[in-house]
Amino acid sequence: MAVLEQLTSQQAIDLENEYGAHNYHPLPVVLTKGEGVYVWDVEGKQYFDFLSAYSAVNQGHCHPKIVGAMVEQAQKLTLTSRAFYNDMLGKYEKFACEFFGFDKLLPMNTGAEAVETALKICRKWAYEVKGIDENEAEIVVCKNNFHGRTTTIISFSNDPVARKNFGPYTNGFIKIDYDNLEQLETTFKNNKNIAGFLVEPIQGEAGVYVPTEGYLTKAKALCEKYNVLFIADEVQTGIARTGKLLAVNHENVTPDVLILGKAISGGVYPVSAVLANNNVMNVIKPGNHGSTFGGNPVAAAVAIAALEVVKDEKLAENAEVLGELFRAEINKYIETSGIVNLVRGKGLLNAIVINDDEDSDTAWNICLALRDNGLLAKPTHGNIIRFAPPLVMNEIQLRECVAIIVKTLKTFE
Ligand code: IF1
Repeated sequence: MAVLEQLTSQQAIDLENEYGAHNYHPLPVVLTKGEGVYVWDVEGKQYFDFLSAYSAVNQGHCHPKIVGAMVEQAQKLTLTSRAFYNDMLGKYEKFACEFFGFDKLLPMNTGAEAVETALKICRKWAYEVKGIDENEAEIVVCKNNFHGRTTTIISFSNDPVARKNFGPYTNGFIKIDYDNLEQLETTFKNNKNIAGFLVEPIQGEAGVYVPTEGYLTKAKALCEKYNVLFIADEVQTGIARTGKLLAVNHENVTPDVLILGKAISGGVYPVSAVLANNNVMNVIKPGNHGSTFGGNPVAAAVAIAALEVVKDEKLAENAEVLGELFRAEINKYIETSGIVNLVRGKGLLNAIVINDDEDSDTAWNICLALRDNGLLAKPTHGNIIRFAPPLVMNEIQLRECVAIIVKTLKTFE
């Protein structure tokens, strides 16, 4: 078979099964084209994308401005490494720092790399600024977190599938309940070695858990009271997904360390970043940290274009309005539904909870039926289905998607 020959769906699936590590269990659909809110499979069927590559394609598939920026830069200079300067990185760093309101940015590539970077910065700040004894720093995290797949990050995961048989694990993390300020304050009060508090403003993978109103504000206040860095992982909730530029903006909270990934590039190229003010970021000195591709010229050009799209096309405002509409319409259906317990979320990061136990395959079967009806979504855990379309969706398209979702759910009543 010629490598670039057009495959059938089954041929593509068989190739991945034969030659690819089995680290995913994808929905059986083979995509070959994406444009805006739509994707097409190799047989030519069109779907609404209601996952957006886990909120990486907020600007819509193959956004022409972002792809154009990538192609233009890729034909000029792709990679210098950080051994030398280039004419794109400083421009991107300035643009992004002003866009999000921080003094400095440390560029990386994947979300997990940015999380690891934030943890290293936090620990170094703890020893060199807060004055915690070396190797004693503790970082508070929340149960049911998802921050990536590296060995250190899964060390503080409580998801057995992500964690089991990958030990020995990294020490220095304390797990508390999400959305529990009492546990947070007790931990800060009883332990002088707390360096940081790493939190998702909405727990995405756990099932789109939106914390109590005021949780982020009070958690930040506790961090200030006990001189602990508030580290916001906005890899999935950031870049306009929840109806504000950042999910922390719903409570006007400014994190000490901001972690971005996914849609900072519009899903066109791996780009992630850690932002902080000088009092924190200046603990990093030459040789402390880096990566071959971190902050490369293509990443810089793509990220500038992707962020300009967010602003120019008012994606946060659109996500806010369409999210309200989505939840209102699904709630109307829930009034008479026997299989959907609730819908929850902010902006266009939403999920429905299916009235079945965690290990049932109902949610999976619903996603297969949604696929047959032209809409792609995937369960997070067991009985929870995440709905996260690109933020460029319009009202007519959203209403069409709600109709597909309700029609499909009714066949399971
Ligand atoms: C997979 C989940 C979502 C993230 C947050 C850091 C990262 C992620 C809040 C790491 C990445 C991705 C990873 C991908 C599926 C997807 C995911 F299901 F795994 F949990 F979105 F919810 N912080 N999430 O959500 O970023 O290194 O992947 O660039 O690993 O299966 P990354």
